[in-house]
Amino acid sequence: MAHPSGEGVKPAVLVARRIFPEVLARLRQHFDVEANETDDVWSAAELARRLQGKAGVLTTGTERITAELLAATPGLKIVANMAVGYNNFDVPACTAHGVLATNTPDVLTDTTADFGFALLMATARRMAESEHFLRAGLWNRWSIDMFAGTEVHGSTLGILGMGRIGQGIARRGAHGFDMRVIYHNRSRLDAATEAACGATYVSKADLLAQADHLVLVLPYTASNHHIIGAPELAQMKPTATLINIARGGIVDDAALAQALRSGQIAAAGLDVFEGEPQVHPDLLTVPNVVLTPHIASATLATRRAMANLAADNLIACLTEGSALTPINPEVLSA
Ligand code: 8YV
Repeated sequence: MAHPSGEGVKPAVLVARRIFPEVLARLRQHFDVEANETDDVWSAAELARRLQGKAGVLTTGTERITAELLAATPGLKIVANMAVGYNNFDVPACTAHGVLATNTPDVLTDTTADFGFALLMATARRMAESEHFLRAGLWNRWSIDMFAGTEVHGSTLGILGMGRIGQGIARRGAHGFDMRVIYHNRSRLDAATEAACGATYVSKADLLAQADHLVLVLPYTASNHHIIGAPELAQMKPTATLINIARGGIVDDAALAQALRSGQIAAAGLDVFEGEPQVHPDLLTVPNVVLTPHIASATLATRRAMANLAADNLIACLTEGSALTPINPEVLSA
């Protein structure tokens, strides 16, 4: 029972989606926890209602932390995202309200880079399309060009967005598959990092024109909305593949479906979609696209590490005013 003076009262936190029981148990050692123990997504109004009286919240990429929500939840001190991407947060509004925002970088880098490479391979070598063909009972003979795909080893790997995950994909391509790696990014990497990744900086136009496989690994921001649309797809090779493991909205999905249907590019591999979990209906009917439901970080080890890091940020912030991976650290020093 809490002491009447308030001493010993645990701060109240909300966990917005089902996570691992042992991570909830860790949080319960420090906090009075209200948890969504289902996969149901709360509406914005429901989230605001449940955040009343809460000092912190553990979110996934699905929950939106908006200026409106922050204005309605004055006791909130930290929003801890269980994701490296944080386009679901209005970070300037968090900072203006003195709310710390945190994410989960590093712990998912290699797992996500592995998946990006797997999606590249599946796309270039037509694994999904050919598996559907086999399962449909259509395989009755060998043929010289049956499901002939695009070469991966020795080809040119293009990477748009060269943060931690982009660098992980570059290393896999350069060192594992003898690929020529080119990249474009807001800022150029230092020479030592470029050498470690085996990657060369090029303009966006050169990246589009030269890549045999173009992997998108950049954060979603207003200026990156539809950064790959019809004009960019038109600059790519007709034999090229496009891989998006970053965020829906970076690619104009309708334009991409059209480019895939017309053969403007050879194939695409998509783990993220505009308006997910809805998928543009045209993408569901073109054969030369591999579609996965936003699972690039989905290994149990990595999802555990992400949940634990989000929990660690809540604990550090609300017990000692610090954070492991702050997005707006200026809130801590204010
Ligand atoms: C998450 C992701 O699975 O970390 C990210 O940015 O996109 C994924 O790893 C998803 O956002 C759930 O929080």
